[in-house]
This record gives sequence, C-alpha cells and structure tokens, in this order.
Amino acid sequence: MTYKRILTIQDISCLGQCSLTVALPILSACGQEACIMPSAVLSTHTGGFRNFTFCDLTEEMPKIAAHWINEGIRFDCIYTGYLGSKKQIDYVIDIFRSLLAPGGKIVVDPAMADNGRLYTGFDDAFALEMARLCPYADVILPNWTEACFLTGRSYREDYTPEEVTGMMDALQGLGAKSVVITGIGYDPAQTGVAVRSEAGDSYYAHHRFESGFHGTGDVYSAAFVGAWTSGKGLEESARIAADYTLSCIALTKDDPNHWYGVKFEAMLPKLIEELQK
Ligand code: PXL
Repeated sequence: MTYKRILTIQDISCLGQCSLTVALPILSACGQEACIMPSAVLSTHTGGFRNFTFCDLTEEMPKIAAHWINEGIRFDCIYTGYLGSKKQIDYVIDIFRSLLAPGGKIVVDPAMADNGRLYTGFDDAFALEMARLCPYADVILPNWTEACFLTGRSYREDYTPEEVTGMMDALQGLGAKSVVITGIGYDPAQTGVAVRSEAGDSYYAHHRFESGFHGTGDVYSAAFVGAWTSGKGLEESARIAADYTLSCIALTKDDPNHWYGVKFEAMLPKLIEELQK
C-alpha cells in the first residue's frame, strides 16, 4: 500500500460528524497522511441545528498555503468538500495550481445540496461558482441534487438511465475527468452510485435506507479518497465507499438520539479490511 500526503479543504463542524471531523479519521484509518485546511469553524453543521456559531477562516487559507509553498510542501492529492463562498473557491483554485505535486490528483466533492435543496446559506449562483472547480478535478463526487445544481438543470426525482448518462456528459462538459454520482436509484428499494471513468460507465446498486442522514456524503467522499489513494481503482473505490457508508447508516438508524450524523467510527475496521483485500 502506498503512503500519500492528502490535503483536504473543508470546514470544521465541531459536532455533527461531517466535513473534517470525518475526513481526518477516515483518511488516517486508510493509512494516508491527512493534512487539513479548515475553511471555517462552526459549532455544528447547518442541517437541523439552529443558532450555530460560525467563524470564517477564508483569509487564513492563502496564508497557510503561502507557508507551505515556502516550505516546499506539495500534496499527492487535494480533496475539497463543503466551501462557503466565491472567495474560498478562488483560493482553492490557487491552491490546486500551487500545491499539487506533479502527477497529483484532485477530488472535488461539491458538498452543497441534498434531496432537491441547497444547504442553508447557498443559492443558485454559489452552485455555479462551485462548478468552476470541475476543470481541475480528476474526480467529482456529486449526489444527484448537486449534479443538477452544478449543471443548472432543474431537479427531478424520477430520471431514466439515459438521463443519468446525459448528466455524466454535462458534468464532463464542465471539465471533470471522471464522475461518481451518488444516490442514483431507479426503484424505491434501491439506490446506488453511477460512475463515468476512462473505462466507461458503470452502476453499482445497493440498498436504500428510508431516512437520510447528515454527513453521509462526507463519509462517502473521505472513504472514496482513502480507497482511491490507497491504489484501488475508481469503480472499486466507489463501491467500497458505498458499502462503508451503508454500514455506518445501518449502525446508526435505530438510535433516535443520533440524528445528526452517522456512527462511522465503529465501522472503520471494516473499511480497513476492504482496503487490505
Ligand atoms: O455534510 C455537509 C456539510 C458540511 N459542513 C457544513 C454543513 C454541511 C451540511 O449541511 O452544514 C457546515
């Protein structure tokens, strides 16, 4: 297994099992060096909580990057998640240009929407800003809602495999080399991940749980990046991340007190086992 230096740029939601509080442990468990650039510190994520605190760290981002550039640091992979503003996206593009090692990979999770709606605080214009990261991305990891917002298409829950193929074309049209769309289902009992890579298109169907959980997109992305940087193929990484995320939901779903995120920690040994196969 290779040891990669990964930079992940997202917020810290201090409580809520999303963004950096899941990316860091999951990447570490996958055996990779996880470096972080926090874009903001919030008391909780914005889904389902009210009166959360928010400390914007936008202006720290170029300062942190400048220090690393001076130190000659470069990253084998830069992986972005939840970002808060156009300014942060500009800074992230600068970071892609200056801090990626030769041959390094960029993974963009446009974490901004789910179930047909943008997260609190975002609008259509921000979604189009997020799309500006696509030309740099080796892989983008939107859910179906995010795919619709990125491409400026209206959201519909019922879609055909042909429409998913059309969406893949549109997302590649934005500049992404490969695309993994999560939450793609064609019957009520199932959902899955649709993959477009150099190898062509594929689809991995899996069980659909009734209720969605906050932060599962972030768990998925971190597990995907962990698997992919560990040398698994793109399709296999997409499947491993789906199975892992599902196992975390299964462990959490019957606990009404744990509505704000998934218990991803106890399933880490299962993820590590998958990577060792
Ligand atoms: O899970 C995505 C996410 C990350 N960070 C913050 C969020 C959300 C989703 O709501 O609010 C701050």
